[in-house]
Amino acid sequence: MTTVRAVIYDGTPGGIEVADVELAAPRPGEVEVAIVAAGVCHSDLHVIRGEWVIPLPVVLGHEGAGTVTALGAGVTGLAVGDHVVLSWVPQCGTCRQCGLGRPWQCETAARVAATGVLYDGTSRFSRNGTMLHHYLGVSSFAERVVIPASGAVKVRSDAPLDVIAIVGCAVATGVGAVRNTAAVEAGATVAVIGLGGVGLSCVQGARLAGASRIVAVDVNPAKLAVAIRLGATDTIDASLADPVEQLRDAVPEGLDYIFDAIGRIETTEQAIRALGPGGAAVIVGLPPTGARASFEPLVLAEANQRILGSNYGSVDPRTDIPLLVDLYMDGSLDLDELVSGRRPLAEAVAALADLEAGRTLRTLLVN
Ligand code: PAD
Ligand code: ZN
Repeated sequence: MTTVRAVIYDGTPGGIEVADVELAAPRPGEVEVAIVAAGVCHSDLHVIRGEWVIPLPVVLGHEGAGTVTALGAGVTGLAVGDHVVLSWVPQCGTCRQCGLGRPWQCETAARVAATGVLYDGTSRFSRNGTMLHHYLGVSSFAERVVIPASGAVKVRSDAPLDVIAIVGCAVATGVGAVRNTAAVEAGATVAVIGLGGVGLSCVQGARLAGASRIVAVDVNPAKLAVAIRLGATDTIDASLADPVEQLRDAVPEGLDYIFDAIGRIETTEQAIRALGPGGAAVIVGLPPTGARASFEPLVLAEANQRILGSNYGSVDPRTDIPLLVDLYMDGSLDLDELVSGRRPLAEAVAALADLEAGRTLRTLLVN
């Protein structure tokens, strides 16, 4: 048992605390990782706003990178000192979805995530004898974590951990939604609604895919400017006029793919309504539990359009995360532009408030 600093949320409004907690040693099939940097994602905001039901109290954070500090029994393929990016779908490799080649949909990982524990049904975090839950099997807002070995994805050691931490959620989700879920073809017309860490990764995925048009939509002009630097061909300020009209005006031939990277009901509906013939709306951003969106089935059928859901960019973390790190290191993917700042773990509350207020892109909490 070691004592580590961690960010705990107890389910009450504003109930976030940075405190010392106890971390137990890794059990069979688990590894301990010293977190170097953890990214603050809008999914952490959904949790502290009470928009999703998760087991509480919980150690927050689901995006991060660090070095392996201890191995549980039976772990192969990892060694102490390895650099790892954390995956929030620590795939089991044996369930039906893993067998079908869909590790991002791993049934075992989904089950343990829903109960806030590790694979053996228990947690490694506690505080004064009370169990604390893991968030998505990661809980990266801590100095050290214990996670399933498959959630620690080994990456090259020359890549800066305080940049590539964001590959574990924002970049895998956004680039993966374009390249894997939608499989955008070269020459396709693309729009991305919402330009946070996830949406700007969609923009970059579209650029890598060779999209002919990449229309970036946000209500914040600063985010539109970043999108242009990352490859957007056009920008739309959704606060000025109806974004659906603006999208249709911008691409009169029709949009082939529109990514909703926000998850507000109105933006999901905008993504569906603004599609061109044969187009696909891809739902990447996540709304509160139980929220409903509507669309007109007759239009969808007559125009042969599709609505796709995208979980974790349909990535296989074990192969896609190292590949995305390589793309950063060879200059094909810009991650530095997505990291708007770094703060010590103790400033987690301020970092979450900055994201909520739209002042930041990805803030990295560093140890
Ligand atoms: P973020 O808060 O960094 O970015 C959201 C962006 O949306 C900001 O730039 C806002 O200015 C912009 N915005 C807000 N309202 C509007 C509007 N009405 N029209 C246009 N733009 C607007 O968020 P993020 O990038 O960290 O996360 C985005 C979503 O993706 C969020 O819902 C998160 O929970 C979800 C997510 N999904 C997955 C997945 O697997 N599907 C993974 C990770 C995150
Ligand atoms: Zn996330």
